[in-house]
Order: sequence, then C-alpha cells, then structure tokens
Amino acid sequence: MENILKIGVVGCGAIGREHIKRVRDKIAGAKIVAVTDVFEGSAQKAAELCGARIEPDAAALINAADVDAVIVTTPGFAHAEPVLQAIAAGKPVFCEKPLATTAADCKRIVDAEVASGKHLVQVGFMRRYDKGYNQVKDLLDSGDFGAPLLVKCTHRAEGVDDSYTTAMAVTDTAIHEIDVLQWLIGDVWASAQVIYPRNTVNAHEGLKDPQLMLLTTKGGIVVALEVFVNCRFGYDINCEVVCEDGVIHMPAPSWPTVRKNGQLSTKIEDNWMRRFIDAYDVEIAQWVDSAKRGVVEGPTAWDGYVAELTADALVAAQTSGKVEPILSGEKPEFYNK
Ligand code: NAD
Ligand code: ISE
Repeated sequence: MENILKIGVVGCGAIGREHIKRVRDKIAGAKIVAVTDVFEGSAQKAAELCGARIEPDAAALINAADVDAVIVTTPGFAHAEPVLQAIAAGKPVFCEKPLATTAADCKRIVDAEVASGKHLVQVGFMRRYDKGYNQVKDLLDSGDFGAPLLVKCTHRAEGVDDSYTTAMAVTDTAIHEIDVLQWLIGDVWASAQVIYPRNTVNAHEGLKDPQLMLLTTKGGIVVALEVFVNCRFGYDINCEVVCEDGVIHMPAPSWPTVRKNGQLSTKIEDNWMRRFIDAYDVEIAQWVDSAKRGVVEGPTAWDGYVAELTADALVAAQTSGKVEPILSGEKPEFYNK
C-alpha cells in the first residue's frame, strides 16, 4: 500500500458525503477514488465532490484493484453485506454505526473477521472521540468522584422523516449511548426496559416518541436515557453521571451567551453534523492512519456486536413492556490482541 490510502465509499447520502468532504479537505494521507450508491443521483453528487469514479455496486467497488480501504455509509440495514465483502477482500473497512441492525448479523461479521485472522473493521462510534465525553471519562477514571451510581442522558433531535421507525430510536439513535456509556463507566449491560410517556403530537403516524430507556449494568448502575426525536428545538445531547462523591455533567460545545430582546440565551446546536464535527474529524483521521498500518485502534466489530446485543434487548422491551435481559457474548481472544 503506498502512502496515500485510496478509499472507496459505499452509500453517498448525508454522512457519506460529509466523510468524503472530510477526507478531501482535512486528511492529507488519503483520497476517495471510487463511490457507489443504489441511487445514481447520490453517487453523482458524491463523485463531483471529490473527483472519484462511480462503481456500479458495492462488490465492484470493494474488489477494485486500486481501492485500499472502504467506508460504508449505507443505512444500517445495508451494512452487513459490504462489510463482509470487505473482510473477504482483506481490506480495512470503516462502517458507520450500527455495525448491523441485529446481533445475529453483527456476529456474522465478527466470525468472518476472526476467521480472516486480520483486524479490519472499525465501527463509527464517534462519541468516544468527543472532547466532552473524554473529559467526563478522565474525571471518572481519576477516582475523585467515587463509583458511578446513576447516569441521566438525553438524546434529542429536532425532527425525523417518515422512514424513521420506533425501533430505530434504539438501532439508529440510542445505539450511540449504548456504546459510549459502557466505554465511559467501564461496566457491562445487564437489563433493558422501555417506557413510553404520552406521545408527542409532532411524531408521524405510528412512531412512538419520546421514549424513556432504562438500562442497568452488572455492577448495579442505572441509566435513564430519554430519546426524543421530534423535540423541535434542536439537537440536544446531555449526559450526567451521579457518583458517590459528586456529580459530573458533560459540557456542551460552547456558544457565546447573548443578551438580546430581554433574553439571556445560548444557542443549541441544530444537528449531529455540527455537534460532533471535531469527533468525526479525529475519528476518520485516526482510522486512515491505523488502516495504513494494518491495525484497528477504534471501536471494533466486537464493540459493534456487543452494542447490538443491547439494542436487541431494548427492541424486544419496546414490544414486551418487560425488563429484558441483555445477553453477553464470549469475547474471542482475537479482540484482546
Ligand atoms: P442517508 O439515507 O442520507 O444515506 C444513505 C445512502 O445509502 C443513500 O444515498 C442511499 O441511496 C444509499 N444506499 C442505500 N442502500 C444502499 C446499498 N445497498 N448500496 C449502496 N448504497 C445504498 O443516511 P445517512 O444519514 O447518511 O446515514 C447512513 C449511515 O450513517 C447510517 O448507518 C446512520 O446510522 C449513520 N450515521 C451516523 C451518524 C453518526 O453520528 N455517527 C450520523 C448520521 C448517520
Ligand atoms: C443519526 O443517524 C446519528 O447517528 C446521529 O448521531 C444521531 O444523533 C441521530 O439520532 C441518528 O439518526
């Protein structure tokens, strides 16, 4: 592999194009050489952004001789096949979250990667690179606050389109907290429950919104996560950890406080692209660097699988109304290396 990592992108919608622009504008050691999308118009727009050629489908792109590494930014239900194809081709692959929308599909990926004997898959859990979450983690790890007892989180978005389903509140949205909180508090998920408050009139037909998700860990920590994707006022991510010797509240990226029209106010970010821009930048730069060295230093396929075991339990809890156990898998030695 020469010093410039030549990347192919599968799925050229919102975040696919964001990552393409990120590689184009911010990463010296990589370039996008090929793109593909089931929707020709999206592939065309993406190709124009970076001067890449368009391949007819994921298999052609992944197996192209000049593609060293692959970014998968299709919707979650269409992640597993291109990731498996990249593993079969022996190429590093960055897959946006979720790794797949069921634990069974994630397990197929884990098994294929282990069988290949090479670390190839990184999952787009970019919150692990966010400055605020890292500040909270540093304070927790310092031991000065004692043991974490309770975590209160909100994951609010201004609105969603009609293709967003009740289950996606777990598989597309809460999946971020499922991963980042386990990493943050260093414990393992044990049980999941979903409670539906009164529904907002702003949700489309059939969508349960908001949802209160309750997760417990093996060590007895309780997490209360509000997912509210039609909150109408912005993209609002909060995380507060209540510990034995104090409380840690994650800072939001700061905006000036302004005085105007008799109000003292601060802007709330309006979308994920801007709220986590620094985290995406670090994540993709680090992935490029590690892919060139043939290693995976970010969240692995195993992390993607573990998150999806929890997602499966939350999705089951959405319909059963019960507290559902979260299965934990036996981590292959391969992922300790
Ligand atoms: P999107 O709908 O805007 O784009 C998806 C694109 O994939 C579309 O252009 C679609 O035509 C294409 N596509 C669908 N099936 C395909 C297939 N089989 N082969 C090739 N192309 C296909 O969606 P998005 O918002 O860009 O999200 C894409 C993925 O990124 C999702 O998994 C989502 O959860 C994730 N995402 C992550 C973050 C984050 O914060 N990390 C933010 C947004 C999206
Ligand atoms: C989107 O796909 C993302 O990953 C965003 O980070 C998340 O906040 C949003 O809820 C998802 O739909």
